[in-house]
Amino acid sequence: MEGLRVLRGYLDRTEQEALLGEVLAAVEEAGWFRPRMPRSGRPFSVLMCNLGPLGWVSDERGYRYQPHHPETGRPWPPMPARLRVLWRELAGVPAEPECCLVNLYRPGARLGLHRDEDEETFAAPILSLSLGDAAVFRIGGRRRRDPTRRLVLESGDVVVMEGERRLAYHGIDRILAGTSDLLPGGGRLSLTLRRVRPFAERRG
Ligand code: MD6
Ligand code: FE
Repeated sequence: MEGLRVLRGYLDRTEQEALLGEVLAAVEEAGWFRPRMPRSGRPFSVLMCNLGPLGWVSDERGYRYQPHHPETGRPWPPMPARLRVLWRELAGVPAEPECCLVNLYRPGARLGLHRDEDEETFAAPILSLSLGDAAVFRIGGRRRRDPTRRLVLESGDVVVMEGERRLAYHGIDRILAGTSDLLPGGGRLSLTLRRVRPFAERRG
C-alpha cells in the first residue's frame, strides 16, 4: 500500500521494556485523561496522555493541540530521547517531533475510523509504535468510503503513514487480549509521533 510502511519487530523485547518503563513512569506522574467526543461529550474507550511540547486533546469544545494537560493544567512531560531517535531514523524530515500521543487500550477498547488532520502541517509522516497486546488496525484511503484493509499490529511493530497515506482513514477495531505479557494488567499502548507546526523544508 503506497505511503504505508509496517516495520515488524522494529524494537526487540529489551528495547520495548526499556521504552515502556520510561513512558509509564512519565504518564503515571502526569496522569491519564479520558478524551470526550466534540459536541456530544461521549467518552472514548481509550485513555490518553501526551509527551513533548504539544499534546492532542478532545472534549466538548473540539479536537486540538495544547501545551498542557487538560485536567491538571501542567505541561506535558518531555518526550523520551529514544522516541526522538526513532523519529530521526524513520521520519525523513528536517524537523523534530512535537507530540507523542500515548493511547492505552484495555481489552475491549477501540478507536473508530478517523484521519489525523488537526496538525498545522501534513508535510511530516506520522509514526506509531505498538506495545503490549496485538491489535487489529484498519486502514483505508483519503475518503471515508474508500476500501479498507486490516493488519494485525504486534508489540514492537512500527507503522509509518506518509505521502498519500498521511491523511488516510484508519482506526483500531479491537485488541487481541492476552497476546502479550509486556503491559502490567494487560492491554495495549500505542505511541504516535507527530509534527504539529510547519517547518522549513529543505530544498533539493
Ligand atoms: C493506534 N493509531 O495505533 C492508533 N494515527 O492505537 C493511530 O490512530 C494512528 O497508528 C496516525 C498514524 C498512525 C497511527
Ligand atoms: Fe490516528
